[in-house]
Amino acid sequence: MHVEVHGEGKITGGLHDRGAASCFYVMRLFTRRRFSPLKLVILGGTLFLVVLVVLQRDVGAGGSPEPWFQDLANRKERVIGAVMGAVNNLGFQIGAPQPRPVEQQPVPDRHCPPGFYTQAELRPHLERPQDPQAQGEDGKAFNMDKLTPDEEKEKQEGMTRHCFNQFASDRISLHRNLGEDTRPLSEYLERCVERKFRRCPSLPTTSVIIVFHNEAWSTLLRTVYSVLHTSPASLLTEIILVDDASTADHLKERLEEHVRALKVVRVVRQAERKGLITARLLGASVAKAEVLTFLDAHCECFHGWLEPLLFRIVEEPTAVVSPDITTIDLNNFQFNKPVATARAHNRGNFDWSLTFGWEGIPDHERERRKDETYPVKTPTFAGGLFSISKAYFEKIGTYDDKMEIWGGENVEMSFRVWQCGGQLEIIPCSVVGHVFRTKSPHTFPKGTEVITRNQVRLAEVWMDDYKKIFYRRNQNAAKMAQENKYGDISDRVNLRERLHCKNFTWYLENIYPEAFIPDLTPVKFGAIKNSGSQTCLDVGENNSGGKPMIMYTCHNMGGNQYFEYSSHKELRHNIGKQLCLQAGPEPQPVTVEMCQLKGRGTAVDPRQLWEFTSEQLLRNPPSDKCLTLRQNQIVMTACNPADISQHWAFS
Ligand SMILES: *[C@@H]1O[C@H](CO)[C@@H](O)[C@H](O)[C@H]1NC(C)=O
Ligand SMILES: *[C@@H]1O[C@H](CO)[C@@H](O)[C@H](O)[C@H]1NC(C)=O
Ligand SMILES: [Mn+2]
Repeated sequence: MHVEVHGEGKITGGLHDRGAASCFYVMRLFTRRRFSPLKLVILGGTLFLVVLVVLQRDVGAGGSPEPWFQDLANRKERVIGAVMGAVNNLGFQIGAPQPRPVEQQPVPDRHCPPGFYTQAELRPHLERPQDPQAQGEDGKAFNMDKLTPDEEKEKQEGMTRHCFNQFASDRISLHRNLGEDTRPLSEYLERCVERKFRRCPSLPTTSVIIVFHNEAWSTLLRTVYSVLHTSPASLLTEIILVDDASTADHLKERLEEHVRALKVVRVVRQAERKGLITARLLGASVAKAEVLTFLDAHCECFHGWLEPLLFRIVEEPTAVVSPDITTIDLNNFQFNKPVATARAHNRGNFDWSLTFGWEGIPDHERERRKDETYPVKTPTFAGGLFSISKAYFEKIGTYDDKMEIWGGENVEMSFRVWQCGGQLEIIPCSVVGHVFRTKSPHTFPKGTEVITRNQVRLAEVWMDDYKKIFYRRNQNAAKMAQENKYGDISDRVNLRERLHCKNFTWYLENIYPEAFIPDLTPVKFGAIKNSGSQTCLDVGENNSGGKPMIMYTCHNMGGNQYFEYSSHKELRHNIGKQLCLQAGPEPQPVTVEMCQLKGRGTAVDPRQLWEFTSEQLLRNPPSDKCLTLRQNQIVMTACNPADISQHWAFS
């Protein structure tokens, strides 16, 4: 930390005191009317100082926020400080009260001064160059009118390579300005913008770790510059770029040469493609700061994003904190800025295929938060962008180092942090933009099977009996678990023991009570086969509710043919969403719709009630109609036990 910056407030205060004391001394000299040559010299020097001090005060009162001015003012303070020190060290004898030299003043703790960090103390490494005319400034979208055929071609190629609009990104400044700070102001006590941070205990330093694999130059470097332009230099120890075996030329020598000039940025490389988890562990192992901050390689940090994260970790060292992640549009790179007045925060959840998702904050959590500076507790986190104390990261077991490539590590860490005594939070005052892609441009060197393997590992270690709910929905995972093909988990089981972690029931009851928990042992489950056609009931592709059911060859893989007959007499297709088979009025086709029974205070919709009769009919009791396969359509008709197209059974 720069001492002259850190102690600025105090030095200024001291100067003013000494200025006043000097005036007092000058007055005494005049009243006694005894001037030795030495004293005249001192008097002259003191008068000069008084003038300087007065000047300094006048100029300082302007309070100009211009960075060039701040530099000047600081430098002047340092000069005055040096001159004052020399005068004080002369050691002349005077009976009047003497200002004590700075060193002897009762300073509480030089490393932990009172008050709040000033703007100057939180100044970044690099000031952002301004070019308001450039494309994309103020976080705006790139304007793509009238592309020439060549440009159109370049755009298409960029899209294929990165699954985002590289053409646009390449033409937006690496230093683009995101405009005004639009986070909540001090009205309504929901302040993010004018928030002050106490100097004591001081905010910790952080290493920002960015993993990349064949990232575009412009997105990677914009992420780096955005950190340098927004993070206080005194808190940002370094940026570590971890290369997960990229093959693109621009990420080799050229990258290293470019970042060398940035001083605090360095590149470490993973020779073999091992994926995100191993790369993060490599970055963490060489990080020097007290807090690790992980970012993705296509992010832009908004004003004041870092301090609230670090502050929360000082307040609660076991907190694992994520920024509020906003969208950078993959098609035009528009940065979706926070809006002070209309905020609806998300938190993370998971479904029973162990996939991460977003949901709104429930009422009890909304009420707990008194203002916008309060963290949002979240059952899971996306895991791409977060800060964690380095010591706590190690204590809580970093990552499962036997997981491979990518996938499931965020859910694993979520369960682990909560079950082992930590907390997972989103800090709404911290805003970071991220280019959310709809698909990954990268290949999985070992296939997507590794995701399933990672999920089985996490289910086996953390989920107790609830892992069965997952396995029932993923036959592949069930098989892998049954055949013990997910590697050795004894280290992770020992970790759970050693940290005295709580069980999954505790997690569900205390951290995610809103979760819908499917029957641990449903009445019946599997595929529903029609006796007439010998095909199975199938929700079809991309059916998130509302689409008619189809019939398909029975594949016994679960997935779109997975149904559960619940203890509440629903037929649930509940892998991702909780969808229920719903009887429609004749002749409308039968669909799956959101289940109406969602937990406390809700009830089963009459159209979602089903009864398996002894004649193998699937009857909806309120309408007294039966599920029927009619000319390849699934409809409700009058029940007829003699009609084989009304016979259904779990297989
Ligand atoms: C889980 O932990 C709770 C205490 O938090 C305990 O009451 C319960 O019996 C445990 N359940 C299992 C299955 O071990
Ligand atoms: C389902 O969604 C995927 C990705 O969103 C799309 O590629 C596919 O064509 C869709 N399939 C159907 C049948 O709509
Ligand atoms: Mn990403």
